[in-house]
This record gives sequence, structure tokens and C-alpha cells, in this order.
Amino acid sequence: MSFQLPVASDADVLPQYKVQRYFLEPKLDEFDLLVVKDEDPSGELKFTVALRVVKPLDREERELYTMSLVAQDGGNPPKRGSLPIAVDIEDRNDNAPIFAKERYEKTLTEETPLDSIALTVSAPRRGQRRQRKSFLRLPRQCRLHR
Ligand SMILES: [Ca+2]
Ligand SMILES: [Ca+2]
Repeated sequence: MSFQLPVASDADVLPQYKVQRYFLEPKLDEFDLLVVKDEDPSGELKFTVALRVVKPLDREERELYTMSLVAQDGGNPPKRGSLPIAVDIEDRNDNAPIFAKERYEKTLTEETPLDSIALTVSAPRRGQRRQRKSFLRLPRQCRLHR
């Protein structure tokens, strides 16, 4: 999958002093640039630049990527312009709830008052610190037997 990016303009007149190349900074494993270059009759280069996803993205691993698209001209020394890019990864429901333990055990006495909280369990979502708690309550009519 790729997304077209805006290209830079360069006010210099001579084609060799206009943009000669594009690159990403820093170089990330998840993205690269697709650059298509055409030369018009005047010798000026016309670029089409797209950001390509080259590795699976997972919000639970990383939810934001920031980088810059850099345009470099043919001056000596070359001049550069850069465009900050932020890529936000949206969540997809690809993780099942997981309990912290596989099994809970609790011994209750016969004198346990009705409506007391017998057990507290939690199912944290992978990669997130927030815990969802649910409570198991003893129903009023319930009698406890050994
Ligand atoms: Ca220039
Ligand atoms: Ca997810």
C-alpha cells in the first residue's frame, strides 16, 4: 500500500539547481519511498513521490511514526527542504481479551455475607496498562454449600 506525497517546488531557474532527489529521514523499517522521475524537454525533473508501507503495522506495537520527506537540489553544496510526516496507526480489533491468570481459586466460608464481593478478576488488553475489572457477586438467594 502506498500514499502519494506532495513534492517540493524550487524557485531556481536552471534545472540542475532544482530538486534532484527525495529521501526519508530517518530511515524506518516500516516505510520507504516510491519515487518516479521524468525529465521534461528543458531538462527539469518531474517527481512523483509516494510513501509505501513495507512492513506490517500494529498499533499495539507502535501507534505513531514521525519522519521527514527531504527534497535535495543539485547545488554545490546541495540545499534541502523537508516536510514533516506523521503517520497515526488506527486500531483494529485483532486481540482477544486475555486474563492475567488461567484459573482462580477462592475458599468462602458459610458465613460469607450476601452481596459480598467474592472474586475480582481482570482482563488487561495486550500492550495496554489499563485494566478492565468485573466483579462476581453472590446472588441474594444463593446458599453456599461445601
Ligand atoms: Ca535550488
Ligand atoms: Ca489492535
